[in-house]
Amino acid sequence: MSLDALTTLRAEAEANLRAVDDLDSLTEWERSVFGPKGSLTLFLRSLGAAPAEERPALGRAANEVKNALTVEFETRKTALERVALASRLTEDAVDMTLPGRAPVVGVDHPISQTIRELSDIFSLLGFQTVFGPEVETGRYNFDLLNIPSDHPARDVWDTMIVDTPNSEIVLRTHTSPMQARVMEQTQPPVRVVVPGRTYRFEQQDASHEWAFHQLEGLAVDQHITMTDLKGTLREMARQLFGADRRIRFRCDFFPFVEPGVDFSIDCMICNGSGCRVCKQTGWLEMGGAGMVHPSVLEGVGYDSEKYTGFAFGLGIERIIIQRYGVNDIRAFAGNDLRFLKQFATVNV
Ligand code: FA5
Repeated sequence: MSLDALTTLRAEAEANLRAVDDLDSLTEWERSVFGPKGSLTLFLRSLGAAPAEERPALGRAANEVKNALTVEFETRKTALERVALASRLTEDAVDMTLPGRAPVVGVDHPISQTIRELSDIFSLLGFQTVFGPEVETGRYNFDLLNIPSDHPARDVWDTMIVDTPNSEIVLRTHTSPMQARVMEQTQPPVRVVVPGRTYRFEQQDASHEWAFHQLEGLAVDQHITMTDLKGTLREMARQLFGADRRIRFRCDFFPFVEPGVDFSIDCMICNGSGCRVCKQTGWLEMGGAGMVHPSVLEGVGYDSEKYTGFAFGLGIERIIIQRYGVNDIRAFAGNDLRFLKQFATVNV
């Protein structure tokens, strides 16, 4: 118990304080000096045992040391708290200059894009776009289209039958049932196109799907002829594939048209000279068409002496396949984004 001991105590405490470099070790230092068993506490407590004549001076000196160490402790504490705050602010900082993450914006599926494009083209030609049910009755899918019950198209192998007691509910095998549905509800003049999904009980391969899309066209009025059909399809082909396109009709049979044709456009890749896309034929097949059969007109109550009409049905996937050189129709339903992104009109 001496002034020397007090001087040593202070020197040690100050040396230790200089070594303190974070708030945890500062708390530890505080305990080691001011705590119940701290060096200064023990010194002050031992003052009672000092000789009476030395006691006042020792007491005063010990108090000075206590005040000095307290001030040094507070100063150090303030400095360390400032450092701790600064480093926390740096760690938690949000970098406002980082570019944001662009949200993934979806784009139309190529089939939807093509349907919209066709619908726009036909609307400029005076055709309204309408939609019809994918689950149909045999009456609309077959009967009213002049397809009698012994026709091979009614065979179970082509048609997906919805399980009903009389089996007369089917998934439509084409968009043609909408011909009768539209005519039943309106009087001529009729000009509609009907895009939509169709179903067939069919083995899938590179060009056949069991679910695919068609676009039906129907125009009924007085004096409509094959020339109108040809002009309409040629205009559609030009709008879709380029100003020089030609079209070709070949005889074909569909029970609901007479005469019936299949129609092709000349290949836009090779301009009709033959290439891989058109399989060296110079022509790309688009679908079926013809003049609406009088029995179909009569079936919906139209006077077939007064009115004539044309109808056509395009395969939408096949159009896209030919337009872009897609090598497998199954890619459309696969929904693989690597495939679909190629048709994106904006960057995704
Ligand atoms: C029909 O479906 C007739 N309804 C078209 C029609 C309408 C003729 C109006 C006359 C008047 P077809 O079965 O040929 O016809 O089919 C038309 C088009 O659909 C085909 O040219 C083809 O492009 C497409 N298509 C047919 N079956 C499939 C299939 N399994 N997968 C993909 N596309 C198909």
